[in-house]
Amino acid sequence: MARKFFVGGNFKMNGTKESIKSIVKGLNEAQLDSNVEVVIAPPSLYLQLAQDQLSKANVEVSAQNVYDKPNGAYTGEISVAQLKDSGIKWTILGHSERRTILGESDEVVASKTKAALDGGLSVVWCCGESLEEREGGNTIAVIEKQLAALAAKISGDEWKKIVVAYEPIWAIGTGKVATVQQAQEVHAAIRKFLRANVSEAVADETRILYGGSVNGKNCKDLAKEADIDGFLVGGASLKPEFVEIINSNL
Ligand code: G2H
Repeated sequence: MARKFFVGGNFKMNGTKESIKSIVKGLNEAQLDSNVEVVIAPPSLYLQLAQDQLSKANVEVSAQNVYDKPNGAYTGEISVAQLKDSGIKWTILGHSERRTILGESDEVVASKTKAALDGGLSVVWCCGESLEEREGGNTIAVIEKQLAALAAKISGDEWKKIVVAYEPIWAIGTGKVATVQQAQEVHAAIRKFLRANVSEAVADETRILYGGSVNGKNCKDLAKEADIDGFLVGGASLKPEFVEIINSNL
């Protein structure tokens, strides 16, 4: 079964009302490959604005994070139900910046993912190794540990609402993109893990995105690899070249 190419724009903690309106306008007016599913993830304060301004059929809005409790005294957090109430259908979870800076463990990320799925959201679930882990030869073991924590909480059909993003930490925002071989090797290992630990169907159908310094120049070569089904884009999603990345298969 062919996997639909998927491109996410993770704006991180960037943007203003004006700049986000301008990015959305650019997407509304662009010629986007209709075979690509696109999500953009602005800061939570601007989710509604982006949602209101978007008029492109194959572009959805995503949160960058969500909490795993339904409501209550959790200052600063946003619930799955609140995202749903605002018409948001996606959230990113487990981004390495949340794992490393905000201290989210594999188990916390898995629990948030389960809560998001239970509440009807789809999830871009991120994993990735540090430079130290890669240089120590532990890349696959780290990714498998992150995946195992998720697989312990998620069952068969729930995987249909998950897109996996492999983002080597050493490539994030550094300009050091993984080589196509490095990315393909990890993507193939993720698919192998899904085949061995979840099911053949989930392994065949799950989109696995690459993230980490993707730009208009390197996207085409990465997109050709058998197990790279799209991108999670940070810095370049704030620029006009995001359209080139969405159209990298044309
Ligand atoms: C990785 C990526 C988006 P950038 O974090 O998630 O960011 O493309 O800026 O490396």
